[in-house]
Amino acid sequence: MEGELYVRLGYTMDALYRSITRHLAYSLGVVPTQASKRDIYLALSYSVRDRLLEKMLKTNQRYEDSGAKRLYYLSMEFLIGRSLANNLRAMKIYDQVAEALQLLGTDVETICDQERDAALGNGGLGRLAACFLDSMASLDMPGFGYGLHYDYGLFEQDISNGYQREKPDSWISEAPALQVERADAACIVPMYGRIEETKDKWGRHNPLWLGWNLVTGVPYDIPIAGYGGLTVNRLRLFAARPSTEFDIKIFNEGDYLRAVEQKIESEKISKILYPKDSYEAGRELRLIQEYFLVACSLNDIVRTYEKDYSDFNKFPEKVAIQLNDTHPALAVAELMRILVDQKWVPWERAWDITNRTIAYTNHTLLPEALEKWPESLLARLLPRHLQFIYDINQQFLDRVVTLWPGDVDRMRNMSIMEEGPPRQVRMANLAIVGAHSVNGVSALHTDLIKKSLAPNFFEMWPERFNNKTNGITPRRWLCVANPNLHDLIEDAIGPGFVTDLERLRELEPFAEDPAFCEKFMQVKHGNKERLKDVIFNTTVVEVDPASLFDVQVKRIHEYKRQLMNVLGIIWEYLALTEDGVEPVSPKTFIFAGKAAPGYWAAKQLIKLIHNVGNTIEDDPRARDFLKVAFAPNFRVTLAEQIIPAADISQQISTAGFEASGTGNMKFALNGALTIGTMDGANIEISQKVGRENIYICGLTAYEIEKMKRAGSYKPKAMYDKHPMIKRVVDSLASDRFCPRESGLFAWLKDYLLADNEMFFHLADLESYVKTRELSTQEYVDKTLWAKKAILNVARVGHFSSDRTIRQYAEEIWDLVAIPPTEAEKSGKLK
Ligand code: GLG
Repeated sequence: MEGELYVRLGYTMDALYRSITRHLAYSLGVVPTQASKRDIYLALSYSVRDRLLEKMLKTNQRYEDSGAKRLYYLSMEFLIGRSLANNLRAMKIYDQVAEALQLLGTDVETICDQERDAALGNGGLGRLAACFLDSMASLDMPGFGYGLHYDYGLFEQDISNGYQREKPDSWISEAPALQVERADAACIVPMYGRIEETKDKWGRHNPLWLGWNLVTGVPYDIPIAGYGGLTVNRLRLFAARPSTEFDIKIFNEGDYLRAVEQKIESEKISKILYPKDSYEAGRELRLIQEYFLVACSLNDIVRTYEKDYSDFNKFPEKVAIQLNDTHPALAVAELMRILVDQKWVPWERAWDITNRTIAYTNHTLLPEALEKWPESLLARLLPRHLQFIYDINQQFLDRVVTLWPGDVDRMRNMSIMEEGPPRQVRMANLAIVGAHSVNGVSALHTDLIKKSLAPNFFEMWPERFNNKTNGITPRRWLCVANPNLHDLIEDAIGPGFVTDLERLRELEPFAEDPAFCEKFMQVKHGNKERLKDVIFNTTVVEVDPASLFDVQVKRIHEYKRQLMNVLGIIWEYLALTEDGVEPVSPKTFIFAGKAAPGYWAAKQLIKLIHNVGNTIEDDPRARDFLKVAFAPNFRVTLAEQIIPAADISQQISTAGFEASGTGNMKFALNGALTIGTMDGANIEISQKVGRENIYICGLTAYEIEKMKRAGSYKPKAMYDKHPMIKRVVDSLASDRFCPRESGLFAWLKDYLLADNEMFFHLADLESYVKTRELSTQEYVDKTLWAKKAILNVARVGHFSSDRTIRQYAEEIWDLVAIPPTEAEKSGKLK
């Protein structure tokens, strides 16, 4: 963008300065000289929001003019983190804002640091949705997010004496700087009530849904800026409010207290994000949330469509709906209900439209995460939807019977209804039957969907199943998180790679260039210095940036095997202190991650990590060589500080359990080397970066599957045979790591030695420790290490979410880009 254009867009330093001071005065009522950092942060956010909204309106106009198909991404989670710095980079006004803020006596980092994370998600699934929004906007695609406007995002994690404590995260107080309320687009959502079987005037069966409660869905729009700032899409989040009509009725009956209760009941729906990752609790309120999201979104989608079309024949050509996991699977029943009950579309035709519109992404194979809802609950909450589910199931099972007559097992297995007691509705089956596309999120994961999760469905509809390997947005995970690395790369290969990440390949020759390697390692060192301060300020642990930073940050979950990492640390500790093994390099083990509040084992692991760290710190023989730090309250912002500083990235889930992982991609893009199992996207990462530039260990998914089937995993035998495994496991049973809380970790010995230990910790331990040793040896060879790290960066371009979104657009959605017009590009459009 040249100077003249900046003037027209109001993107010059002067214009931005004026805008900030105007917002200080008129939005916040403060004079610039007395403004606090927070005031300035808010005023800057409003100034940015003004400009984004203008572009958002223009973008929308452009989409309307083109009549193009739109994609709606339905997700219970959007883990967007902070927005301000990302928006400044996207709009390319970071430097101008930095100057303007200097005039106000402050600096841009300090001000961006005032923002609180929008933690409207648990982990990978929610963050993927956020990366997808960024990519769709950056690719000029009409793709929109639909989610819930939670008052409370994911809890904040405090650590007290090594134990996790949860505190509410009141995101709502921060939201106004980002969003606009769209009361004009509010909708009404019915729930509960009963069915009355009537006949229409032609004497046909005509069930009526009556006596419902009403809740209002109020949308809030968050602008999502594409890179370059000309295409701005929106994320629409719905908040639940009491329906005024309903309140007035009760008020008129004179029951004031009941009216107030009703109001509180309604608002509960969007109060809080459920804090479980890859696992559902089966609570009624959660189902209500899922339905509320689906009902509000479809109402909006249908209304938008009806502005241009008077019948629904073109619906699948103009609308694509992607279900982010099964959480919004009720969309299948809701779209049928709208078409059949409200728009009088015949059932068969409605089914065809629904099926061609909806697509479903599966994110996990964990059995406990496959949602099922009791039939009785659905009968009470959504009686009409349940009828549609029965009809869909009946029609579907009729086809199964025709194809496989007499195969009762197959029918039982494929049915949307699971026989009880209690009878339940299987949401994954509903999604698979209702969608024209079912995709996994890595090659291995998709393979496992076909072979073990849904083999019967795959046999019936092989063309329906496809893979879309996950990706991450380089705008946030490189430009914002690691600006110095971005600049170094740009100096080497020129601009343009941020929207064309495969171009990072051009870095390959620089892996042999000593001067470049030197600069690359300097950037890494700078990031480690920065992280050292963050860790010291939150934990009082002092880490040494010259040591190897070995990092595992993600949700705490048994399958992710933070425990195996700890076993590895204890192994090294024992070797160092008791066997006199010379340390190859000082190492710092950095952990971060939240445990679901009700997940006891995960919370114990957090405690174990702290205690092992303390024991080592108290041991003069070890403390100069090994250090363990647990950074509290992991969130997007902390990830942005940790990932660029990592030397080693630990991705050691039990093979077959991590659908894809996306942290693995973020680390590689920032020049960390992976120690990983052959799980999820690790496999594809290893193919891209080259087997010699990644440390692979452990059993494969198929080996584990085979051992499980044969019942041949005998951890006790491994313990008996291998002295070091025995010493490590026994140290947990002793009070070595819990001198003041005797017996605290004794359960872990029984856990690890049980034949039914699901996650194969001991099976992989030796291979894992050997691989760690190798990586440490290579780390001290600085030339070798720099080369491998640079090759990781150079070869990881495939894992841009731009590539993923292009694949979804071409292969599932049939969605095309609608790029800015010449007038928009020149800023001359009014
Ligand atoms: C899931 C999986 C991750 C995956 C993510 C995004 O567990 O492996 O990378 O979705 O597809 N619940 C999750 O975070």
